[in-house]
Amino acid sequence: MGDPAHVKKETSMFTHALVRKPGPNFNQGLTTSLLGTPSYTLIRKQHDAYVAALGKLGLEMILLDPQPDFPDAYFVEDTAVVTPEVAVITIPGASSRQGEQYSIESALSQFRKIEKIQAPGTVDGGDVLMAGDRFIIGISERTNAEGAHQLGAILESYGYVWDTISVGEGLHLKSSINFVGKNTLILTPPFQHLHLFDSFDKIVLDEAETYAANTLWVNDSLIMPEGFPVAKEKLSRLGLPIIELDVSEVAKMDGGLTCLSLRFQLG
Ligand code: CIR
Repeated sequence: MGDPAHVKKETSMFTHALVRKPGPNFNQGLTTSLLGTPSYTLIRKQHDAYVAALGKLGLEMILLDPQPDFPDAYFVEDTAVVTPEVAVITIPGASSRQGEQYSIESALSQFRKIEKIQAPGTVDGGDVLMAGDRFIIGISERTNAEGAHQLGAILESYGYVWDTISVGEGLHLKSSINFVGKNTLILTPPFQHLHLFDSFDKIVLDEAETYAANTLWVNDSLIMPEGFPVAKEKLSRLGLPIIELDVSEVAKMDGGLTCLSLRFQLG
């Protein structure tokens, strides 16, 4: 969908990232994980290391405080889709997360024109993948078809090309697929043969390492979760610097590296 004449290219070059600290009640957020009880001390440490890693890559941080009424609110990625032209404010799909988007709208309105998903549409930013020259919007338990089409129409009005895809297994599309530069996707086995991805090179993960699909390409470096040696070896063939971060406590809350920030460029 969309007009290929207006194709734009994804860049990993960002100047800013919006992040929110996890609050003391972060463990009351939604999760399906069986990885155990998460530690607040440890997630704060892991979050600090994440913020420091983005800082080292040259990003200026906009650091928001926890929102006591929204234990999942540090997963800021789900509340907006930011392009160079516009920030599309979502309505998160989980009812317990609806409302997180308002403070993100205030923060982003200083930097971008704002557009909004309207009810009954719902979109989680974790379902929105910019891959090369197009957006791929996952339809999931969080992002409904109405929300996906609203988002697609908004993006198209800014010259973007978009498609939808059924997410199937996993919480979000980006739990299973991410763009890692050099026309390459890192993805889990169920997504490897889809025609939608025919034009991409692919790093297909081993079944035991599917969590590494949530690798973040930023300022031509890759931030990947620690503890996935086969995935690391495969990613290293891209020749980009790799930073490994321990996000064990984030994983216990069904999150990953991309979910923890909204990246964008100014100037
Ligand atoms: C949730 O279930 O909504 C949160 N506990 C995890 C959200 C992770 N976000 C993301 O993958 N984009």
